[in-house]
Amino acid sequence: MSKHYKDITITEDGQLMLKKAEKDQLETVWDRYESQLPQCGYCEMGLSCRICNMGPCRVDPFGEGPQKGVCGADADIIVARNLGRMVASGAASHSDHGRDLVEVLAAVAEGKAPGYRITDEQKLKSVANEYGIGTEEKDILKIAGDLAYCMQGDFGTRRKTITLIKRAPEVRRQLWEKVGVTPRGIDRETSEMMHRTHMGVDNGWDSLLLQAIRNALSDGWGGSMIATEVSDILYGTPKPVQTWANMGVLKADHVNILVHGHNPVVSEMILLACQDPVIVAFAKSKGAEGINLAGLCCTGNELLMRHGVAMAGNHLMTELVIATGAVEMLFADYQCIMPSLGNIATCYHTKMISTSDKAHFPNMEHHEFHPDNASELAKTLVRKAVENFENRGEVYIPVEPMPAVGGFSVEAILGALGGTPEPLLDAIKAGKIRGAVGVVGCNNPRLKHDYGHVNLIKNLIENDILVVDTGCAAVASAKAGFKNSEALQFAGPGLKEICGALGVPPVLHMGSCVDNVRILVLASALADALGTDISALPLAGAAPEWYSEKAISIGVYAVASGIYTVLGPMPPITGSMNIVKLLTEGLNDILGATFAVEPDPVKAALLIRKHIENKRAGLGLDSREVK
Ligand code: SF4
Ligand code: MSK
Repeated sequence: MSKHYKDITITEDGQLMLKKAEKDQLETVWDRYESQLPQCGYCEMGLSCRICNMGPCRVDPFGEGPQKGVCGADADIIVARNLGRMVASGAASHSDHGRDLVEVLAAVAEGKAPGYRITDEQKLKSVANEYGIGTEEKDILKIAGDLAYCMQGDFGTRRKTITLIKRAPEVRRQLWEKVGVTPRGIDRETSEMMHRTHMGVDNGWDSLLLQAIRNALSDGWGGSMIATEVSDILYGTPKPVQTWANMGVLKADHVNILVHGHNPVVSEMILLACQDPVIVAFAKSKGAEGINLAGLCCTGNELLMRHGVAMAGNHLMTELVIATGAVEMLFADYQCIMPSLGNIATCYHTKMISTSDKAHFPNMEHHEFHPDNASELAKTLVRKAVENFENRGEVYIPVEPMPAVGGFSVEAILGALGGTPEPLLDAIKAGKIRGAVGVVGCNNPRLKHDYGHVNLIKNLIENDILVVDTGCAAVASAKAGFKNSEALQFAGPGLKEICGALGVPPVLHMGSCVDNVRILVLASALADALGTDISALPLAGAAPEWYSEKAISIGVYAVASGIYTVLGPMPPITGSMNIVKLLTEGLNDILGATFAVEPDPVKAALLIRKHIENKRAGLGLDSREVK
């Protein structure tokens, strides 16, 4: 690795662990990134196509080489097809995650999921009512079964529209209808996206992009929203909870177990097993003080939000955390789990367990979790983790953990405000809070780790902008100390006053990647309270370090829902200026919001602040000049 650690990550634990990894001769994501340079310029611009076997093809961006693929597709068509397929993959990932939860809900209703239960009965009933299911004097498990059945209907083609888009403001739904992007069925939109991008189907770059929008909306207001709601029903709707973040959450004198991935179906059962008094006693009999469960990425966020389980790191920290030598076992479910992790673990005593029938990894032991066996399997494997404690070698835990508060579901935020969004709106109207921004998404080795998240968030809160965050961005800001009682020192005077009065930090952790839908629901509540559309509000979104196809789907549904969204890394679209113009300008006329791309977080903050002040002026509120 030719770069200095400080050029790779701003985090202290990351820098210290990079040094340790080098000493241990580990190959990390940054080594592999460097070995890929220079990356393919055609692919970076979205100009390569391998959709069919007449290809692969590429279009020369300088006009000297070929301008069309073998089939005749030009740059616009190729870029649009590639982008559409990214959205389809992202939407499929979130939505399949949602489907897995619905299957657990159905199994609970049938009494076939020992260990799982309905935790939030009130939410079960209110969501069931949204689906038109009567709940008066009805058995809870019957309601759960009926809801699971109705939600399964949202995935298919039986309906004209998916159910939960009813949560969007009326005016937004009318706009979707007019533009022709109302999502009909969750799987249907992904399937149609894949169909349209087959060779010789949809060759209108603009109509392809409209389908990409409809597909992303089927994720945001469909698959992801179902994932979040069913998770709340099964495991509890988050409330503010104390937690800690960074690699210092590992404990040298405990059995350390990590969960990594996205779906709480497995990690909730691991948590219960780690709390089992018999297994804890077993750990003590092996010389440990107890069992310490910590999270990585979004399955970690799910546990953090509901139970305060500590967070060891975000996406790019997942290899390095194993190099602490302190991890007895790591459970992987799916999404964002680098295939390199099993190889890294071979250098230490860490046992690596893959848990999903649809996610296999090299050098991991595969133990499939299903609703009927999850509880017992979790206990069996956690006992094995305990047995592995005695195989530990040298342990290096580089830092002390950073305290943080998580658990800000919409219900918790409205609860803190006294049950309605009015106090937040009053603070916005009074200009004490200028607006709110959702900072979301991943890490990406193309950019300095956590630099974009931390500097963007810092800049926003010091300018009186409330930040809500999710995913790996939320982990970055927790590690940076933006989510504890000391964090108000970073906030501007107005934000400090309001958050201080409410007893909340200036950056509110709203959960995992699928939980971005909580931001949609909150934005809808604010818009409804003001009698306007989401696009009129002083809101924005940002994904400063995104890497995944899921992030593309999230960005597209955010913009399609009326939220101006600033991306850090450029998506692979620059091969088509038509598409760049549509996404960064044209969409404003169609959907009232656009994308912008700005990798520098200070400049991104300026773009966002200008946007927020413009929206304030549009609402007749005081507006500041932003320079
Ligand atoms: Fe080439 Fe067209 Fe086939 Fe793509 S779809 S690989 S551009 S022939
Ligand atoms: S885990 S999608 S790296 S946020 Fe949700 Fe993090 Fe991005 Fe995966």
